[in-house]
Amino acid sequence: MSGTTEASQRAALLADAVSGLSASPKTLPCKWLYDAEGARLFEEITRLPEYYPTRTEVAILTGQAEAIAEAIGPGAAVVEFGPGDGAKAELLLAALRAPACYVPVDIAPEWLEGAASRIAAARPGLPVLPVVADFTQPFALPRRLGTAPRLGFFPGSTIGNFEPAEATAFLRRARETLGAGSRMLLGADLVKDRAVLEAAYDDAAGVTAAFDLNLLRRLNREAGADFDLAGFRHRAVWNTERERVEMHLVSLRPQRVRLGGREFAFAEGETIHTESSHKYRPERFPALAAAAGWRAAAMWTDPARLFSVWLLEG
Ligand code: AVI
Repeated sequence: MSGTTEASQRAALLADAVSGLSASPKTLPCKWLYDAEGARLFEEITRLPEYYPTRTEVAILTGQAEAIAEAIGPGAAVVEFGPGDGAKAELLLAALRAPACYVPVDIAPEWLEGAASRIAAARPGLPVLPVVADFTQPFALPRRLGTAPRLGFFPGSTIGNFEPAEATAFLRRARETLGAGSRMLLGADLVKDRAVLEAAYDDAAGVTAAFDLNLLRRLNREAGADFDLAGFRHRAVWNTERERVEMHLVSLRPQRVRLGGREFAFAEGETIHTESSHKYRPERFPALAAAAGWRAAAMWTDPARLFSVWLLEG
């Protein structure tokens, strides 16, 4: 990352931390969980026995590849929002008939490199056209897409990390970006037993706890805070009313933390809400999509109905 980008990132982190810790209840935006160590820990989470979403979605994309490819048809220009390591795009592109190109989109150029080179190696000859953009905002697609039918790809139930209004806004903007007549293939985690959900976000090996607490380490390093990591513990709780798993960092004692020239007081048991992961009901998801101008055309799920993959038409 260039010096200026790094400085502006740090300024944004500090501003978000000051406003989030001044709020009641205290909160921090989940996007800051992903520094290099956070990204590494998230990769580890995806392989945990308790964390079913990744392996279930992969099983749907591979097991039902034929039906998915049939519904999408030939020649699609695949535009992936936040491609990670590109592993799911590799599966999708292998299933699709004669995809036209692959367009990974991410705000951080260094995050695009892995996905772009993975797909270039796996599918020689397929044009790979990375776009550096904040995909929660409108952005321009490469002209080279021409008239190829556009397919947005947003796997992983990352949509669940948006508040409901943000999820609708994201879907609406994605439709504007992709254009009329486009489609979108999207992963959405489903509502299920509380115990399964809470274990998925508070695993026995403590990897999710380390992922959550790493946010405090990041604030100490990048925002000059003085959090004592031993003074907090990770908690995952299913919020029945809002149908979301919440991650919180719980203060184990009364304490004061300095950040940005200010002091923030924590009571014993007070929490910082660090992430929400919304879960969906198959019967309600089409209405959410419709509010953003999409029609739910098909849905694929696994035998235990843990996870869903949706094809939306715009
Ligand atoms: C990236 N996102 C979809 C993950 C989720 O399941 O909400 C982030 C995560 N947080 C804890 N474990 C995984």
